[in-house]
Amino acid sequence: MTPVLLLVLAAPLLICCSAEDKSLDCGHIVHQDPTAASGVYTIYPFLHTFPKQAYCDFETLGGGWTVIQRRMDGTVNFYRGWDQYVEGFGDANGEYWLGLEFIHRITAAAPQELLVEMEDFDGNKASARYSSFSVGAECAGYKLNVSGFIDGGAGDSLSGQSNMMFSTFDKDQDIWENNCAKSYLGAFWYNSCHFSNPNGVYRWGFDNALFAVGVEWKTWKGMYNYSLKSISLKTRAVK
Ligand SMILES: [Ca+2]
Repeated sequence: MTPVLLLVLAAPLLICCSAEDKSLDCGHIVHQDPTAASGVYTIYPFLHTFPKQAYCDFETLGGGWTVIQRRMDGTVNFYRGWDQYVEGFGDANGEYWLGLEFIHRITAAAPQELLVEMEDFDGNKASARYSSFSVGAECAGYKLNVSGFIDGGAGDSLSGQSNMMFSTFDKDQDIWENNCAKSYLGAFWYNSCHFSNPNGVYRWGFDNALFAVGVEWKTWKGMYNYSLKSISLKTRAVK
């Protein structure tokens, strides 16, 4: 490899911003620039080294939210294996999963709260908020810890899955004798198995052909067979 080619390849590293410009999450971005608008930003949850694209919500409930998961139009396939759920996938402008390692790093850096916002195909909206949210390290199975439910009309479909490890179809860490991820065509903190399935199959509203495989939040729709139009999970440091 020629020195010139090396220089070209290294250019993005050389011109990269200084350490203080490398924001851990969206909260740090808006802290540095209080006038920042909601949108896609580059964050550095992993030791300020690996850049990661994330959608930042600087409007809802005072802003400062880092979106860790978003479904909105069915354009991205969420039925994926362990490695992709660790690293993340999709497009921060649309549907995506930030990645378990990045979510873990953000929640390990400072105490977090979680906001889950959702919408059905009739234009109704609801939310659920949790005053405490963390995801453990990979060696502990990226275990979910969530508590302090605050109802925004959606009911609590997540606390029952607290203390569960994350499961994908190729890494069963649920507490069911079978494989929740395979049976419900998603990937999540399943127990045996779920009240919510945000990473399930996008299937445009009510559909009972297959049980509980959709993008679901049971306590809002009162059933397992209504797949939401949109859902997003957002985290921010507790103030
Ligand atoms: Ca199992």
